[in-house]
Amino acid sequence: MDITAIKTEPYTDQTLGTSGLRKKVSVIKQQNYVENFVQSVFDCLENFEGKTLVIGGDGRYYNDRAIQAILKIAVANQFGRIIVGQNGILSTPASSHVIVKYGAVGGIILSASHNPGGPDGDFGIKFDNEHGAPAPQELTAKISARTRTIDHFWTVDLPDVDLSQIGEQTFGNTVIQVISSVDDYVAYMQEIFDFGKIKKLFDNGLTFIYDAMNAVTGPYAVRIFEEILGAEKGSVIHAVPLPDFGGLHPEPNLTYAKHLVDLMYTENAPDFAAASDGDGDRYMILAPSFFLNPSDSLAVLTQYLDTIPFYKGRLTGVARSMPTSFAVDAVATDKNLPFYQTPTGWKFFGSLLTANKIALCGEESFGAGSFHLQEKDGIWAILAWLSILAETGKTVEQITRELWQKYGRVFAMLQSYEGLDATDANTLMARLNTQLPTLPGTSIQGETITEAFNFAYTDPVTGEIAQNQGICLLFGTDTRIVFRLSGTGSSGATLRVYLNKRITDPTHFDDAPADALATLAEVSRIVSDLKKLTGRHTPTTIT
Ligand code: G16
Repeated sequence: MDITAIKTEPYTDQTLGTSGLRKKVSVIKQQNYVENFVQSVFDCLENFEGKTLVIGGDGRYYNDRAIQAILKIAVANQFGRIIVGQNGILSTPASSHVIVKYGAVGGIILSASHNPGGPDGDFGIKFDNEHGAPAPQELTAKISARTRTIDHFWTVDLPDVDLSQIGEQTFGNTVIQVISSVDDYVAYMQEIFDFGKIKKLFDNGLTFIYDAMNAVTGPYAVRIFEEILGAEKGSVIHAVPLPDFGGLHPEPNLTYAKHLVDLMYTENAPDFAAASDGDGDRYMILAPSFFLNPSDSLAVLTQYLDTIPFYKGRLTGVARSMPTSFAVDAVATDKNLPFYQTPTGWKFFGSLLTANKIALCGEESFGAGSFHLQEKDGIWAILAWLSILAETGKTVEQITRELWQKYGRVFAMLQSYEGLDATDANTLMARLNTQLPTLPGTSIQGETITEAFNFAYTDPVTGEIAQNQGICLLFGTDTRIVFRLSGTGSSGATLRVYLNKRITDPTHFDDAPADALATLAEVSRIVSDLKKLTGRHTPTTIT
């Protein structure tokens, strides 16, 4: 088998964002685009020859083509073993688990997560390190730099590898091992959670629906919820992963999972509803006429996780991303848990998890996870909630209301302005940044800014510094607006505006979030001069 070096020209747009490389399929399909990127990743790794690499993806359009290209490069780069999910399928949390379980040096995950798929949709490539954690900032910077100088990649003349059958095939010095996409992950969930206890919920009549959104989690969810836990057959909907997600936008939130939300506000609502995103790392939970805000969910998980035997005595600390509401902070203080606030991006939790400084972490963008693996994990979060219901005998709504009763309800909303002109969005952020010193003391619509700053973070383990991570305007201790630009889009710019307000008066706990946060939303538009700078007044998505 001949290994050849192919000459190539660098692309200038392969800088990694919040979570790897995300591009339109049409961009990814350009000649040598995938090859350049993947060789750049390998060029930044050390001592991997003869070692193991994991490859998987969420099954979206172009997964099959990209995998074959990557296999050739990986064989040419002399990996000893390449573990691939059957038919190229592995959810992001499953990949993370498989990397650690099989002692791999890392893994390549083909997914643009919650972004739409299909020929006109998005594609993405992420790299996870040997801990199964998203490549840390130092490595992503190195890879981004390498993509701008790369002049050749290595490849072999290999026929397409059959990924449909579980088993091993040898090519030169490399074994390509196709594994079940679901078995290892499901077995791991059974180690963590008491499935017998959760099953009793279903045996006792808990009604349940899980929307896999035609994305990667369908086979995992059918196995876990229907086949093992005994949820009624058909409880998992949109269960078959499709290359274009059947036209669904695989982002479980109030906008893109509206069909599920609508169902939960009818008389036929089941007791518990959940959904996951394209690659299975996000989750949304709903109860009848009740939406569980992800920031509240992190607070509850922090409060109750150690009722699950696997976590007893193991809650070392908790972290949330900065834009995640401060609902969890009071729980951490009460439980005497060390608490960390990181920039947006799961990669910032990795060092804290590895150093055992935290046991769990979460984000407003529907992500939660624990030390069990170093990606966020949608099905884990759902199983954790079901375990908590089983341990406490309470409902999702009861538990969340008790949280509000104790600490006040933190209304939290993300307003996203998608598809902005990138120059307009950058101008808006730059203007806010320049105004920071003069904003404290300013009153808008009766709300007075007490502090204004651009969030910066020093990793307490590695000492790495991340600057310019979002503009925070505080209005006293219980009200806040955060502005940042999304790092996961594939074109134009998305402005994210996060609104938080703690209300302690129980008579207002049932206010609609849109009402509770209406003034703050207006303040966000005025202070940023949104209409004038972007031509927009209304967000495209609200979650
Ligand atoms: C990724 C990151 C998350 C982040 C989210 C949104 O999630 O892992 O940390 O909160 O994107 O990021 P942004 O606001 O920059 O678009 P996922 O599920 O897309 O991998």
